[in-house]
This record gives sequence, structure tokens and C-alpha cells, in this order.
Amino acid sequence: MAAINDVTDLEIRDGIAVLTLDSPPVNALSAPVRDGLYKGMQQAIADDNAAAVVLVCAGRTFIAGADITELGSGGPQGASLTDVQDMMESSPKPVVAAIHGTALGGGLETALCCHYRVGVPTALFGLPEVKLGLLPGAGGTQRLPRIVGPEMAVEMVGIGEPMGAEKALEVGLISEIIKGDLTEGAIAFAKKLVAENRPLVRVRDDDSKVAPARGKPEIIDNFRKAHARKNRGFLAPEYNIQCIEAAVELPFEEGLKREGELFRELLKGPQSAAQRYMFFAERQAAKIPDVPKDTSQIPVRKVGVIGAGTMGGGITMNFVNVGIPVTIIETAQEALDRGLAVVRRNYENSAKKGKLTQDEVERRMGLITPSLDMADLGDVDMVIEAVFENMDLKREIFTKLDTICKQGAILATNTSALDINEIAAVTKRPESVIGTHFFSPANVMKLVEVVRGDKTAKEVIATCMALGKKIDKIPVLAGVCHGFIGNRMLFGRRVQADKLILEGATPKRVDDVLYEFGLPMGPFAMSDLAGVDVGWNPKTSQGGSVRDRLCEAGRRGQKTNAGYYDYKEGDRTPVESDVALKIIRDFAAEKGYPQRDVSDQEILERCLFPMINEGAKILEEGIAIRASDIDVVWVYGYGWPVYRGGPMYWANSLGLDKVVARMEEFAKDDPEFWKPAGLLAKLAAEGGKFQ
Ligand code: 3H9
Repeated sequence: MAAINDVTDLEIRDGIAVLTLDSPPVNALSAPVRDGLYKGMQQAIADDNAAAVVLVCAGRTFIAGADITELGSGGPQGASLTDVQDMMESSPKPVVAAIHGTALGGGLETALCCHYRVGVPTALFGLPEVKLGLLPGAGGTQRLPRIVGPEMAVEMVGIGEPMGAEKALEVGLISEIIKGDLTEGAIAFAKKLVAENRPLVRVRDDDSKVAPARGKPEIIDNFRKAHARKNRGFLAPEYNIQCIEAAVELPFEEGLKREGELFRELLKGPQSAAQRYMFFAERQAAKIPDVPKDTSQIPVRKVGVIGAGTMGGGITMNFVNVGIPVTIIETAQEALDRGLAVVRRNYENSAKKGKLTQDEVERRMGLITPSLDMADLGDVDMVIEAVFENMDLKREIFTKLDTICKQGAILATNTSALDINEIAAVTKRPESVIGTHFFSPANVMKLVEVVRGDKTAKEVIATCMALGKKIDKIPVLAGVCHGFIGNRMLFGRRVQADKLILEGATPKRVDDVLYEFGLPMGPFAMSDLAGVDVGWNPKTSQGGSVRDRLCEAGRRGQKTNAGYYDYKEGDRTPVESDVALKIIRDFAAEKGYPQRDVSDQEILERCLFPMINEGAKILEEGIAIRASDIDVVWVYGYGWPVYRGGPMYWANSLGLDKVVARMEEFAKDDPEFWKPAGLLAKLAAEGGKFQ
């Protein structure tokens, strides 16, 4: 780029000033971009040869927002975004934003200060700041409702999902969809504005969409109530909602002031810091030091899934959702039919909610080929085995796959804990074997742990990481160990949770503390949901643990309406159970556990600090590449509250020395369990952080 600065160009074409930004990767509003915009606008306005200004971006997208790396880093340098916006909005010549890719956050807020907006058919428009624990702080909450009305605006800022071009045209967010060359189309549009002497539309001046909502708080309050459960613990959604209320009730300038105050509060707070960290953590996870970006990949055009259970069905959906056909294998027709019926029901439910058309349901179902014969997997590019966790069975399946699948096909297992190397060893092509550990429900949960065996080829890893992204998941690379990253960290938490209920805490108390912390549920509710008897053996059970005794008493979890809690028929709400509590108290008495009142703080620390310690071991052993990968696993696989940034980030924010000091106190009772990992002890002593 030239003319203005390194990232900004200005030229006059056909009597129209074309201001082009080119600041890869996403034209974020960094200091040079703001400077370029400011100076470029100044020159364009002063240039007598230009009757109007078109703002367009080079590369993959229009401005995708403020530069997130700059947010919270001690104040922006150079021209402020407000300076740029004021200059555009008060320009005496029409300013047109020409949009392709994504106009997000500060990018859309900039476009909202242009007098007109046009876009290509694939363009997306959104204010996703809420996902970063923020709100649109450059007038977005005040201008957007003045175009789309408060009801739609509160959805857009409260959820943060973008809107497509068709819809944007319909609601007046853009004036035209440009089908051919965007810049040419925008120039033609600008010339038309000039020729027709169309007014300079300043969004801020038009109250017609917000005025009818004044004195009707229910319009926005309905949104607040509908999303209260999902937004539990988060600050930003409520602040976004309050800004839309301000847009309705206050004059523009006052609303803007309110927006600024709330924005600054969020920006300074811990939640947004954690959510911005997660934004980059998620993208970091895609980077594998010894598997460079240009590693060749295996084209995956057809997939095989073995097992049509909950997992197999969910995994299948991920692929057909993006148009990749799947052959799904079962051993019995009944199981196959049942599995496919569940997949169909999931799609039908989406159709009922208006998320899919009936045609689309049929199209997706049509991409699934059911089969009872593994020999039908001869032509697939990738197989994912999703049968139950039994090493012998998996070895048998992979032995067969080795003879059936074409050379080069990826042989993946969905195991959640077993040794990938042992599975790979039964094949003559261990380089093609990999773990792809999906989380339940596999069609919903975003995480996939991609587990690299000792011999897994780099191109197999590169393919699985890219494929994960393609099916809208967040893949994280893990090494082989029992439980990989996520499940391995659960084991220690479970040990302490089981002990806590013997020392006097109730299952509900433990679960409540973790729920209040922001997790979706605690270990006992989770156990009831999964089945208390998972891994329990009635033949060998001898009442050696509370779990044994619950199972022996027929309390197997939700499926028997009784586990650590009681359940009413057809109702999954856990109710404290006198029977379970008696089993726990009797067991504790027998084993000589003194009873005491365990504090919430102790419950939290004893459940979560073992996770941190295990995370440190996982890092030390190279099972995870970086601490932020562990955080991504926990946020996207287990619902760790993103506003706390994942367990390793949380530990850093507490101070590792403080964590170790508490572990030393707990160690008085159980020195072996609470021994800090070498890395944790070292970092705590140095005043360091997990990286
Ligand atoms: C805001 O605007 C606040 C204002 O209201 C108030 C101001 C006063 N900044 O995601 P990708 C990087 S808040 C810095 O892999 P895709 C990203 O890290 C902002 N960097 O690509 C990655 O780097 P690397 C509101 C950014 O095609 C590379 O670009 N806006 C930013 O899958 C490619 O990203 C948002 O929240 C940024 N704003 O998706 C939008 N955005 O290659 C955030 C991206 O080194 N961005 N990077 O790993 C996105 O949602 C997606 O990046 C986007 C592209 C959809 C744009």
C-alpha cells in the first residue's frame, strides 16, 4: 500500500475517492489502520476531484474489529477510533463502506459511521464483542438499534452471532448487495448517490426505530430472561443489554457515554481479560511446532464410522453437516436402525426449530450409508472407530481395518483414555493411526482431542487438525497417556470429591460449589448422568467404596432414578437423597472418617488444585504442547467457565505460589497425593507462570 501509509491507499477513480485498507490478516483497527483511515479521509474530503468516498479492504475481509492484542494494553496510540468515526460521519461528501468477508465489532461500528453500506452476497455483519467479554465500545450499541430496532439489536450484541447479507439488506443495515466486483460496484453506487443528490444519512440522528420501544422495558427484558441461564456468571451479556436499554431510553450522546463507561469497566475486568486470552488460545492450539502449516494433507472425501451409538451417531453428523458422506457400521441391524433413528430425530428437531429445512434433513440423511459389513470401508479416506472402551475389541477392529482399508487411509479411534500406540501396533501402518477423541454429545461439543501416537505421520496429524476445523470443532493435539489431557485431569478431582463426602460435605454441597464456580455440573451430578456403574463390576464388587455400595443398592444413577441423588420419574433434577446420604455416612463411620464442616473454599481448592497439578505434569511430559491448549480442552470439552480462562490460566491468576502453599497444607493429610509436580514447584518458587 502507498499514498497514505503502509496499510492505506487512496486513489481517485471516476471522480470517487477509493480508500483501501490492506492490513493482513483481518484489517483489524490497529494504530496504523486508524491513522491511515484518519489521514485518508482527511485527504479525500479535501480533494476537489472526489465527489464521494468508498472505503474498501484488501485481502480476505473488511475490518474484523479492534485489534484485540491492543485492547487493555495501556491505551491506543495515534488517532482514536472515535476521531476516525467523527470524521466519516460528519464528512460533507457521501462515505460508502464496501464490505466483503466479515464486518465485525469495531469494523461494523466504523461502517455504521459511513453514510451508506454495500456488501457482497457472502458478507457477514456482526458485533461479537460479547464473546470477548466486552461490548461494542465505539457506538455500536447506540447506532445498531437505530437501524435494526432494539429487539434485533439486543440479539446481535447479546449473542454476538453475525447476520448474512440478504438479511442485512432486508433490515436496512446495507443498501445494496453487489454481485460483481465490489470496488467497481461501490464506486457505481457512490456515483449514483452523487447524481441523485441523496442525503448524507447519519445513523445517530434517526430515532424512528428506537422511539416506539420507549417505556416498554419488556421488549429487552424478554431477551434478558430468555438467556439468563446460558449467561449465568457472565458480566458482558448483561452490560450489552443495558446499553441497548440506554439506546432506547436516552438521547444518543448520553447513550454513547453510558456505553463508554460500561465498555471501560468490562475492558479492565478479569472476565474480558480471560476471554480475550481464550480467543488467542483457541487459535494457538492449531499451531504445532513440528507440523508446519504447509505440511501436506490427505484429501478426506469419504469417512467411515464404526459404531452407531451416541458417539458414532454424533460423529457421523459432524461430517455429513459439511457434506462429507459417511458409511456407518454396526454389528446388528437393530443397533444400526436405532442409531440412524437418533440421528434423524436430532435433525428433525433442528428442522422444527427452523434451523434446517426438511430438504436439508433428507439431504444429510442421504449422505449416510448404513452397513453391517466392515468390508464396505474399503474406499473411505478415514475411519473413526467409536465402539465401547475395550482394548481387545479395538485391537480386533484395527486388525481388520488394516486388511480392509486402502493404503493411506487414516485409521482413527475415538477412545477417551486407551493407549493409541497399542492400537496402532496391531496394524502394519502405525503411521496412519491416530486418536480423535470427541466429547459427548459429539454433534454439539466443540472439542476434539487429536491424539498423536509415537509413529503417527505428520500429514495424518495435519489432516486431522484441519478436518477438525472444517467440521466446526476446536481440535487440540495431545500425546498418549491414560485419559489424554482432559480426562486425565478429572481423576484427581474425583479422588478428592469422593474424600470430601466422607469427611462431612454432601454430594450436593460439592456439586453446588463447582456449579457456583461456573462449571455446568459437579462430579456427583455428572456421575449420576453418566451412570454410577460405568466401570463398576458386580462380580467383583465388595462394598469397598461408596460407589460400590450405591451400585450394590441398585442406585446406578439417573437411569435407575437413584444414584448420589434421587430423581422423580421423567425428571432429571437431582434431589438430595436420605438413602444415599446414609450410605455415605455409614461408610465414613466404618472407615473412621471424623465428620466436620468443610468450607466452600476448601471444597473448591481440593477439587480444582489436583487438576492444576495434573495439568503441570501433562505439560512437563509434553502431552500438551502449551498450557493454553489445556485451557482450550477444559473450556470447550468440559464447560469450564470461559470467563475464568481455563484451569491453567486460572492458576496463573491465583498465583502459583499460593496454589502450592495451599497444597502443602492439604499434604499434611495425604503427602503422596498433594506432592506438587516438578514444574509447578519450580514455577511457584520462581514466581513464574504456566506458558
Ligand atoms: C472490538 O472491535 C471492540 C470495539 O467494539 C471497541 C473499540 C474501541 N485483532 O480467526 P482466524 C487474528 S473487539 C487481532 O484464524 P478465520 C487471529 O488471531 C473485536 N487479531 O481466521 C489469527 O492470527 P494468527 C471484535 C485478530 O478466517 C488471524 O487473525 N471483533 C483479530 O477463521 C486469523 O484469524 C472480533 O471479535 C482481531 N480483531 O476468522 C472478531 N481477528 O493467524 C474476531 C483475528 O496469528 N475475529 N485476528 O493465529 C474473528 O472472529 C475471526 O478471526 C474472523 C476470521 C471471523 C475475522
